[in-house]
Amino acid sequence: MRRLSIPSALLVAFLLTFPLVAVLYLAAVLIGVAFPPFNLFDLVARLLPGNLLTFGIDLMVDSIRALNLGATDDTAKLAEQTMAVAMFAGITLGAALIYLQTAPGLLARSATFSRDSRLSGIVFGLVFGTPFLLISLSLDRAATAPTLATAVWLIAAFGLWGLVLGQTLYLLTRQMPEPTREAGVTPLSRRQFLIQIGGAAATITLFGTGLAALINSSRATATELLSAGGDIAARLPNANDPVQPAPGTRPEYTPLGQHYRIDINTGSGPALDEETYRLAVNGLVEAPLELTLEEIRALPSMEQFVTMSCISNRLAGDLISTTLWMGTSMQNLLDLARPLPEATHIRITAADGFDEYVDLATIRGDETVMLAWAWDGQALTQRHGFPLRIHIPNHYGMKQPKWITGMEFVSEWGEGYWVRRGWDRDALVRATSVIDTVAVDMMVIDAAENRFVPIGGIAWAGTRGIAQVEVQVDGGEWQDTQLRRPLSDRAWVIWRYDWQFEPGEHTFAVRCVEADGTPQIETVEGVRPSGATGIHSVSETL
Ligand SMILES: Nc1nc2c(c(=O)[nH]1)N[C@H]1C(S)=C(S)[C@@H](COP(=O)(O)O)O[C@H]1N2
Ligand SMILES: [Mo]
Repeated sequence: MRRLSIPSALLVAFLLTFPLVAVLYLAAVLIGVAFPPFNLFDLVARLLPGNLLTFGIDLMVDSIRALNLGATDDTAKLAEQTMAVAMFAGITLGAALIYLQTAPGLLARSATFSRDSRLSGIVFGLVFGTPFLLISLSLDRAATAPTLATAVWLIAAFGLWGLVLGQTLYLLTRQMPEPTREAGVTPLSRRQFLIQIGGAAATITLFGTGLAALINSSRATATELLSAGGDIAARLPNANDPVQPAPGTRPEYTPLGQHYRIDINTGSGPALDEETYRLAVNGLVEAPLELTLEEIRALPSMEQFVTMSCISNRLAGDLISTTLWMGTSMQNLLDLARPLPEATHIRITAADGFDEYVDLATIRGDETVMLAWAWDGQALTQRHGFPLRIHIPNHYGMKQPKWITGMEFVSEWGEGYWVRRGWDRDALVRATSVIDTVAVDMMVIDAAENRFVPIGGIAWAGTRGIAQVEVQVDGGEWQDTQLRRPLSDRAWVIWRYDWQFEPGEHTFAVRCVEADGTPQIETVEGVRPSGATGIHSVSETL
């Protein structure tokens, strides 16, 4: 028998890799089984040293901002997913290449070559697929199909893929008999055969990804309709405040579909089941508990408008949002849990392997530390942590686990997921102020024909509050701005400054002062390890 040349083997491996990825993806979208490339990437991301990972993420976020590719979170997630697929495809291609190069040697003396070739393909496919199967089974939380379905599906998919590979190898390497011209049947030439494989591979790939994209987009529209958030946005407590946002200021209440999303999951994040969900409360407590969602939602509830920011939010970045949180005070959970006197912290664990610590003293000293089950008036969505997440005021998002499954009472503080990876152990929010808009097209003209340009944006310092926001034009005096009453004492403040118009190039800068008089830190610092600081400024030719 013949061997495949390296270029032909490479071509075949290449052609057969894409349909595998496409079919795996389609099945994940269609029937909710695990998608191994994402699980593989989750694994790599969890194992990678923190600074390398952060470096990668930073690089990605920087490039997104430099190229102006749209919302940082969506683009970063897409970049992660692309890297995940590329990594999986690369490994698959390499393995297929090795198979195509080694199998002919092993099969050379086989009498039943065609059968053995197919068999070798299946065996190879299964051996190759097994590590992915194991990774998916142990790491995946996004699948909605039962674990068994994922297992059966992946075995079938990798086995079938191997079979196709083996059969292709056979058809390409068998010794062609001397021209057999039986009744007009022309044996396919190798080139024709490769073209056929290429066509089939392209068809499956395009069909699979196309259909999956179609399903995904129709589902996305459905979720957006569900979460239009119109209700709450229409009756905000400060609707009648005399200070109205400058046109172009970001929405004071973030539509749910636009709330930033950041987490360690390459795919959609854990899919937890309403009925079987239990919150495990254990460790240093009088008696361990398993709480159902019904029991938790029966606790006294409260609502708060909350601004949350990711510690990775750059100066003036978009990883900060405001929505209405509903849940129960963590103090109610303490009453239920009855911690032992030696308990000092809770280690909160989440379905995706994320974990963080919260101090019992913080909870006892602040009844607004909340275990939340609803955002924007409806149950948390999957991407935002269904069914339960926590909010601890004044801390960046890295301290606020989503998809909470466990609360273990412990006698010592420990490093949470991002702290172990080099981020600030306290992650207290730093005061920030941002210019969202210099609304030159919306000039206001007063009785004396003076023209004013509305300038505005946000300022935020957690519950420490904002006392003052100042704007500086072209390095001149800092001017006081008008502050709109915020949605709550933990939501950002919208500020506005009507600047007397002068044509030309101008630089506008903004800074804020916290309620207790602490000025915003003006020294420029990047996001790592404690959150960005510095003055935001914009230059415009008007
Ligand atoms: N389980 C879990 N919770 C998590 C994270 C995560 O990766 N896993 N990321 C945290 C980070 S870094 C941020 S900024 C917030 C973001 O919440 P959001 O995506 O709902 O806006 O979730 C936090 N909670
Ligand atoms: Mo974050």
